[in-house]
Amino acid sequence: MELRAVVFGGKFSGKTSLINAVFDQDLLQNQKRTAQCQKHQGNVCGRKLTLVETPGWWKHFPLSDTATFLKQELIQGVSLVNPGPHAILLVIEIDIPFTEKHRKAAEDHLGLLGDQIWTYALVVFTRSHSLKKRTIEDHIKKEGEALQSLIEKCGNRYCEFNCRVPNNTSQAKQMLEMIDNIVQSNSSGYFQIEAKRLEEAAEWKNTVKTKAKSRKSKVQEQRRELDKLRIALLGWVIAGKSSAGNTILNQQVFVTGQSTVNCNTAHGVVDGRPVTVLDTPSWFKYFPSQYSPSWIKSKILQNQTLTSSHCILLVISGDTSFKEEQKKVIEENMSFLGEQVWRHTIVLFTWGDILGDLPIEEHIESEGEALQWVIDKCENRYHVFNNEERENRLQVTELLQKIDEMMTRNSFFRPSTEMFGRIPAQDEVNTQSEASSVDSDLQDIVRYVDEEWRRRDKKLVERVTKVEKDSNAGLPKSDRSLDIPPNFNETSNTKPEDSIEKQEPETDPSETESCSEYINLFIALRFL
Ligand SMILES: Nc1nc2c(ncn2[C@@H]2O[C@H](COP(=O)(O)OP(=O)(O)O)[C@@H](O)[C@H]2O)c(=O)[nH]1
Ligand SMILES: [Mg+2]
Repeated sequence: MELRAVVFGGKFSGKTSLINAVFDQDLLQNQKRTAQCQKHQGNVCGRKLTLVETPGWWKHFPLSDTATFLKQELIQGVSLVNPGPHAILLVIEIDIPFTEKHRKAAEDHLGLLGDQIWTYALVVFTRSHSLKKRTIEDHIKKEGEALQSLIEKCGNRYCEFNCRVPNNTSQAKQMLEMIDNIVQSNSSGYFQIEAKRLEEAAEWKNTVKTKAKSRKSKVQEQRRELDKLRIALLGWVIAGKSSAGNTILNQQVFVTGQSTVNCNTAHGVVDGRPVTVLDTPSWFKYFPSQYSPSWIKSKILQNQTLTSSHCILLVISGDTSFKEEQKKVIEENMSFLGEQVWRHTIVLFTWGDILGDLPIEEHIESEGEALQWVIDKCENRYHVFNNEERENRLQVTELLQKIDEMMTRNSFFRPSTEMFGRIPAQDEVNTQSEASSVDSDLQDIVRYVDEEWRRRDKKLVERVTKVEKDSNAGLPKSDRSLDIPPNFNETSNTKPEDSIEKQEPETDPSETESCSEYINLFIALRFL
């Protein structure tokens, strides 16, 4: 007749060694601890034997300290032998003292399977080599009350096993005989756990497995997100932001030489890494931040990529002057992102080609305190790009290294609550029509420009027109000014001189037109 048994016991009691010795083979070669029940089958002393190994409990600790998954596993272990185990083997090692705590832990853990368990229980003493000249009975007597009462609970059934003896058939035989006795005393029956208990355990396991799977995939998704590098480009108009975005992604994704009126996001793979770049309209080099339309600010601040950016690239053209005025413009505009933004910012100088062999440090030193203030705010993080040489991937690799270095020192950039307090609430933005808010911003700017015009005489305006015409006629590339690149065309293709005439905003300008007009006015002012 086939015999089936489930092996229980505390951790390190010798369950695995017992199973190995009974089947006389190393069934469990890997030295991993048993966290889940395992079924083993073989022929022992001419009998077909099935043994299920269960995870052990901590012998010194109460049931309440045992992890839930382990308790559930103990219950489910019996369901691995069909229709049920003939015996429950409780493994106890001989070479450590058996205390009251051990007894309580053993009884409580086995008690999880119901009171019926005890009529099928057999204590198997392992490491019996440590008995030396003593008998097992001497040992039980010496151990005292705790062990004796447990053995009693198990119907005074016990046997010993010296797992060190190879091919220990006599002890295996003795153990099988004891199991046979249990079968007989239970009228050839086998232990059956209460169906409800088993169902509950199975249902619990399924629920946990489903939840665990979904948590794991969430974690993996979060990891993939972490792998992605998110970069936001800020800086004044025509500093080279869109061009820098194209250089990073090594493709023409952002429109350059035109006003950027929206926040645009593009993705790519750089040095084997997923990278997301956010291009922004940002601000104007010579206008204080109060003249940056609020829709630009809110568009930038409410952009998801910016608020979760790993790095802000503050794009500054490397060949132009940088005065106190620019420092103020940058400081004010950056302040909308909160003071912590500086910890995540790297200055990206563009137009590296114009710098030629001149080290950027010499430009920084020669420009003076205003630029040095920005560099200091970024804790000396700066980099130079030549956007005309997109195929020079080393400049991008080096930038990514600098971003990585910065990230090792920082956690993610998160907008401060203070910052959110300073941008229009979503409701506000929705209720006001965007066109009307743009309109009122524009009117402010136009008023400002008007005042400027009045201060300057007509002659200067003529000079502006002349300079603009000269620029459009095409200067050698190296002579271009970054402030007003000759090929900087607005989306509306409106020439600056036309816009000078158009000082009044149209009655209901679209967002794009308004922005272009705004930029035209700005460009015109720069020629004065
Ligand atoms: N020579 C040169 N031109 C550049 C460089 N970066 C940008 N530009 C030019 O500067 C102009 C404005 O660049 P753009 O990227 O549109 O500026 P944005 O307004 O900050 O996005 C374009 O005509 C670009 O071709 C650079 O590193 N070298
Ligand atoms: Mg742009």
